[in-house]
Amino acid sequence: LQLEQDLRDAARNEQLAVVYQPIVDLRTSRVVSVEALLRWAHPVHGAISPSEFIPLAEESDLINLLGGHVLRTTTEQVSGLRARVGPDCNLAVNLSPRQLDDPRLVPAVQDVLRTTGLSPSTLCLEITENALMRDPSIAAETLSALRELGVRLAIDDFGTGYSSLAQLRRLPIDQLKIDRSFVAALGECRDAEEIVRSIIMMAHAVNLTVVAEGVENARQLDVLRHLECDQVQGFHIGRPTAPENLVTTG
Ligand code: G
Ligand code: G
Ligand code: MN
Ligand code: NA
Repeated sequence: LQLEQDLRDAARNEQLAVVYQPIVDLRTSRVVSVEALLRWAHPVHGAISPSEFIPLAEESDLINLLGGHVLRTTTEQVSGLRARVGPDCNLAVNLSPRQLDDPRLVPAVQDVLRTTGLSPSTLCLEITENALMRDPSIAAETLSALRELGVRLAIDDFGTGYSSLAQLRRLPIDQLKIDRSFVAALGECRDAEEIVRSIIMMAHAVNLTVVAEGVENARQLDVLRHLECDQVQGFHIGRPTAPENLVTTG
């Protein structure tokens, strides 16, 4: 496949870039973290979204190449990010389901922590709910090993899968990220507010931090504040931005 070959060459040819989206703490209004999001500028087809090329990469071992590239790039950029955003800013990196199954993941994370000297607790790895449910016992083992390295773990797109908080509770996770489909309906649909309220209450009951994704307007932000959500992310807060253009909002 041509596109797959192109993707193999992309990292080498500097067509892959990482942009960063701020995550703001609702109590302090400060940027507490940035989420790394991969971008591919294809020489012929232009910008290709990760929702297209990540699934392609997952069909082969290519995903581990990309995953490694993202981990190295972001952990190397983190001191520059902190100079702009603030010295305590954490870094969030997405892991794909297939990376989670790969025995080379834990050593790769350990390696970037060692070579960059990054404090492990400042790195948060995001895993989708569905990735965990593919093979729950492998996932649990990998998460435990990552946790032992001292990194933090977040469940991404929470609410779109079929896991329950009862299942998640047994995993060593720190954070839930509420899927943006729930946030989109806030302020328009009473049910959405009740769903988000109960996710936040249950998460807090088991000591998880809650991040709302996809916050696009002030009304959603107000509702989330009222529901005592911990952190927010979305176009209303800040767009994914090249590292050299990030600014402090705190
Ligand atoms: O940024 P954007 O909305 O285009 O991202 C689309 C999807 O691609 C999201 O689900 C996001 O989590 C995923 N994604 C973005 N960057 C990465 C990455 O570095 N690794 C993985 N596995 N997924 C990513
Ligand atoms: O699956 P994950 O949560 O990692 O996906 C993050 C994706 O969501 C990114 O591709 C980013 O571009 C996108 N995103 C971030 N904020 C918003 C928002 O406010 N609205 C919408 N529609 N997408 C968003
Ligand atoms: Mn994410
Ligand atoms: Na998400």
